[in-house]
Amino acid sequence: MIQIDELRIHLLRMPLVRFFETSFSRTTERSIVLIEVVQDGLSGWGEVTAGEHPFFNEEWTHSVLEIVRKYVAPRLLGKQLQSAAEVGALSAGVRGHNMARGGVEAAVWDLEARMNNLPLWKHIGGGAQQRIACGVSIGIQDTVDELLETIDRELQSGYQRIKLKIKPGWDMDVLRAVRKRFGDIQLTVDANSAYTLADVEHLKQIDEFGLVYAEQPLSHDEIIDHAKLQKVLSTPICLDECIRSPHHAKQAIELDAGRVINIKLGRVGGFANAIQVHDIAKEAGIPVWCGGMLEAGIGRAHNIAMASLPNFVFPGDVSASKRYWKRDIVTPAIDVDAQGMIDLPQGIGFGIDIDHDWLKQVTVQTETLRT
Ligand code: OSB
Ligand code: MG
Repeated sequence: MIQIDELRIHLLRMPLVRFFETSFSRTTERSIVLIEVVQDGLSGWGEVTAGEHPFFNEEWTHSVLEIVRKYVAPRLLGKQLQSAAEVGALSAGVRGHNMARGGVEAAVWDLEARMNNLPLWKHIGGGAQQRIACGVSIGIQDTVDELLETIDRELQSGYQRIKLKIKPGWDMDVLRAVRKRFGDIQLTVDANSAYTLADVEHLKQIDEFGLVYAEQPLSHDEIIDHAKLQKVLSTPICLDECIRSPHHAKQAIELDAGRVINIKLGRVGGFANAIQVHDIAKEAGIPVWCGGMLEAGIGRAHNIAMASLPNFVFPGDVSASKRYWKRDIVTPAIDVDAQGMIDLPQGIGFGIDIDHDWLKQVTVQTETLRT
């Protein structure tokens, strides 16, 4: 039985080791919201994956704080629930804001796993894969030479797949240079909605590069245009921003708007929905993989648990802590072996310890909400 007595909202500020640039913005420092739910003195933790600005989707750090404190926490605190799977429905009346709602939902799953003395991956029905295949997402660089150097370093670390962020002006020529230097590596691109159907002729050139998939070329909310584009591309389209719910996954698959799905825990509103998207895709023969949102250790550990479900067939954006942080808030920091794999952690809940000393140092604000 779940009945949360207390919900703490922790706001963290953590500079990235190196800037990360997408078609929509450059991030140098993260403002991260952590959710801690407490029942009978036991804590469960979740990480909200919203960015610092409403550019990836409508959410950002401060909308998260407001949505959690005003709408999500009051609907959860004190309610008696049979399982964490019921948490999402409590705030179903809130339109959108899946990341804020999903961070809270994931924290309750983590707590429930701890109550049952289970690793989170086992608690969500995962573990079909005991080792998680990892790729890296490489942001837009100032020069092609810097990009080539970065790719070289990541390949030498063992990462199995390279995903390049692209946008108009940083796309086909860059891909040509990468193929020329690195040959037949597992390569993908992610445009974060930087193109429209007016760019179809340009986008068709992408087929010459033998990519595993091209992620979210068109608008964040445009399933139909992606279906039109998929008709004229041989490269599989992978949907990220467009898939915010199990229903969207069904629609996109039915329309052949994408042949791969990137599942992000926060974007779909938490574990219950992520598992449903996974199952719908599996049933339809659509491979999925685990996306990333520049998470700190808790979000990273939750992603690892999710990626142990059987249909996570492509390497995820679940890379080592040290690519992002000089010191992560979990200990040991998450690391990837020379084969580009992460072993599932065996501890209960999300499976690794929080580095409470460091967490304290990077926390700029904590707010406690009670029944
Ligand atoms: O679209 O996958 C994306 C980072 C921020 C916002 C959107 C995306 C990304 C990534 C980063 O690609 C993946 C990572 O966490 O390394
Ligand atoms: Mg993406």
